[in-house]
Amino acid sequence: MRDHPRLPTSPGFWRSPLRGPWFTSVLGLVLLAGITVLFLTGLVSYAAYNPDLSRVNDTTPDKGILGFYLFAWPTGPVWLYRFTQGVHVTLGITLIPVLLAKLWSVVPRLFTLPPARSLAHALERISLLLLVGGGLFEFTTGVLNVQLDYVFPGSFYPLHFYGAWVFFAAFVAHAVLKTPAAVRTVRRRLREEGDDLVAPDPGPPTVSRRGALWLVGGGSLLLFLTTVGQSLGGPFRRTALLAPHGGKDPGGGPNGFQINKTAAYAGIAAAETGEEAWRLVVTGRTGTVRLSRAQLLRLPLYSSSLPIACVEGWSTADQWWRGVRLRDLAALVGYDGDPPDVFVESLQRHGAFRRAALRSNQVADPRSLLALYVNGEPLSPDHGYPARIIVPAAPGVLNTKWVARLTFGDL
Ligand SMILES: Nc1nc2c(c(=O)[nH]1)N[C@H]1C(S)=C(S)[C@@H](COP(=O)(O)O)O[C@H]1N2
Ligand SMILES: [Mo]
Repeated sequence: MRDHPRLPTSPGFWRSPLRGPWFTSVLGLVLLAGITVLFLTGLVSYAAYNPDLSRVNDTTPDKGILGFYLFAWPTGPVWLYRFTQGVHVTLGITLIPVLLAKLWSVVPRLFTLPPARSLAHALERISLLLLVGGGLFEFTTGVLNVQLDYVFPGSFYPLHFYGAWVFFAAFVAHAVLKTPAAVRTVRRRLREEGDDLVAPDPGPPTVSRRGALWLVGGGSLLLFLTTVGQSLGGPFRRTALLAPHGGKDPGGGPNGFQINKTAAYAGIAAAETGEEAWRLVVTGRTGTVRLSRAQLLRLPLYSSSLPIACVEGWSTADQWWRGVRLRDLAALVGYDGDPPDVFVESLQRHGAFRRAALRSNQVADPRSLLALYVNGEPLSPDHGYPARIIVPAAPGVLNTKWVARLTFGDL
């Protein structure tokens, strides 16, 4: 038996015969495609919050030029956010094994000595630090927000948003430098001897490189199959074993679909939502109107089939909502033509989601409702009784529950 070096800074320390440019290149090319899609769907998700409309929608201070691309989020197709955010979360979770395998495959390079041979080498290593650190940070904060939204304070958005830009900048630099060689390696199966990733003193193989790739792919497939059901819905929902709002049975009946925060969690007491106590306060150009639920029910009521799609990736099938059009409520307080933006406030006294701003295009859409009914029955307390907002194609967080006040006017 020979002695093997005991310090990870020595190349002989790393003995897995799996490491080499082919293995690293295949994983790298998968991540090149996957992380690009994650970045784009992430930017889109941020735009969907209408962060440039009001500080209420966005706690990211001084996003400055990073918000350059923001646009008015459309109201159709109604499944738009369901799709983009379903892809973002499902793909992110599916890529975890690939990311970990990729990091494992290049880990010897982390320990290379000397730390920098030249200025160029030093810059490259710093960019790798941003790449690895940024990648781990983005995947960790994303998973934490999906799995543990009750422990994650409102600061998730700025953290994940700034982190995404740092990570993606390092990612682009890395991709520009490495992609051509990775493509060549995968296409032509270059000889691997002499590459710094190849163990100079390999241990006996326990699995082939292809076998190892199948393992990584199998792990990804398993994560995919236990996550995607929360977005697909229907019979697949029960397969979403890993998704906090997926497998759990939300109960039957018309109100039997996923609940994010319950009335009890939001601190909504039955006494404040009863017919006697509750009034909707609508303010606009011509003053303020107070409406009881009975008065609202005498206004023209309309129906819309719309899903709820949460930033956490889960979504519901279309539910059949019935209520008063937001644009009709705008007309009540002096906006007969094109309606303006609206600021929505809930009875809820604490928590980041108790208020939201909606853009004029969302108010104007005839499918946007102050809903009083869902699937033919009054809203349940947990789904926002006596009244909630429902807007097509918007992130769930804009669909404020237990609405108390609507203030129309350009924000
Ligand atoms: N007042 C209030 N409204 C709210 C929330 C909240 O915490 N408080 N959560 C929002 C979020 S993040 C989502 S995804 C939807 C979920 O609606 P549901 O619980 O009826 O499915 O409600 C939104 N409306
Ligand atoms: Mo949400």
